[in-house]
Amino acid sequence: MDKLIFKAINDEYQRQQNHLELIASENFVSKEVLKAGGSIFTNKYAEGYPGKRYYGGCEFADVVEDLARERAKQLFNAKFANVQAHSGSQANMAAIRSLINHGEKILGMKLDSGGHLTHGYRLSFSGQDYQGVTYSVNKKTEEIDYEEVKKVALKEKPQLIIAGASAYAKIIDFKKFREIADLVGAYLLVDMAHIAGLIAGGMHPSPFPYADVVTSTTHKTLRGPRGGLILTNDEELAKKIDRNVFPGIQGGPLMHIIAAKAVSFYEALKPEFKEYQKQVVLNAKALAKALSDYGFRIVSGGTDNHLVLVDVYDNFKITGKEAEELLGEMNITINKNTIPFDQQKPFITSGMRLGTPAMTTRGFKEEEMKWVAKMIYEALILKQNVKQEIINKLKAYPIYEEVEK
Ligand code: DSN
Repeated sequence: MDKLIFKAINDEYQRQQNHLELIASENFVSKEVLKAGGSIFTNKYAEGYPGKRYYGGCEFADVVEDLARERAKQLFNAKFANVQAHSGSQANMAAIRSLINHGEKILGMKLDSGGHLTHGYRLSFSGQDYQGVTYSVNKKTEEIDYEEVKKVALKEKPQLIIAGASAYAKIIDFKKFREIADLVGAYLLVDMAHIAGLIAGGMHPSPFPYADVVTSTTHKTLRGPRGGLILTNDEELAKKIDRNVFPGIQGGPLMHIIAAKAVSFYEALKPEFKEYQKQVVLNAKALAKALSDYGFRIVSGGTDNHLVLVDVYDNFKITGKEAEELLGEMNITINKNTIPFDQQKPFITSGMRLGTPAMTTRGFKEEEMKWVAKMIYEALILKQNVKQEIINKLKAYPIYEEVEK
């Protein structure tokens, strides 16, 4: 037995059980998702697509991938789905390659406004193979200023506009993005990775029918395994996307992960998933309010979704890096994050990004979120040791009962 690795897995299990998980892009999958993700489909090569594989013995792989595609389409009301992208970045790469030519221009949200590396940032393929230009949020409201997006679009004339974010707490108006894209003759790609679960659960407006292509990860609010997803309603684009994923970017699909995606879509189609997403948003609002009552400045004045971006520097002169480290020592897991127009370097930052998807899965409601805010305040500002209180509290919220470790 590989003692070192299985010890690390067990240590990670203890860490997940004993920490307040507030990273906005993380979640706890069900035992069925975990089981499918660790299943014998990891043994199978299945290059190609259902019915058109380059290997024998793919009949059950076809069952799995067909179910995953059908469920994804049903969940997001789309005509075509590709479930093979290994990650959100690869989903974005395949989508961008299907929409525009090498060297053309992408307009995406600026990183410190909440955007993502794959939306045209110079250190990512999206800013190296394409020209990346950006829009910012409004300095005062810290929300997307659609007039500003329009202005930049008219000046830059991009071939592709990307809507979607990694650290943005407000509703995104996809219809307005469509209007701007139409004005300059650009395609619209919506990267819904952070909010896919909210969309599936009816807590955020859908990017369809406005987007040409929609990409996502499956492991954030959607609560599936780590992986990517691409959707479209356009048959020609769907063909291009499939070709760009395989053989364009990837080889054999991860059939065990596709099985786990299918299970998570099955779960997301159930009525309980809507209740879960509703609670995710209620919890984020409760967390934002409680933190604000303790004197923290909440970026954009609050939240409409699963995340809360906090300016820790404003009132307390603590950097995001310090906050991440101090809270980490107290078993509170968060990530430092730039805030709009941040004066600190990206590795330091003025902000912390908090999210409620994971703790909501563990059963936290508004009352518990108030307690979370209290723990953050006591640990960060009063410098109290709250670690044992957190470990004790979390005993009543097991991540997995009787899980194999
Ligand atoms: N790393 C993801 C997140 O945490 O939001 C984005 O890729």
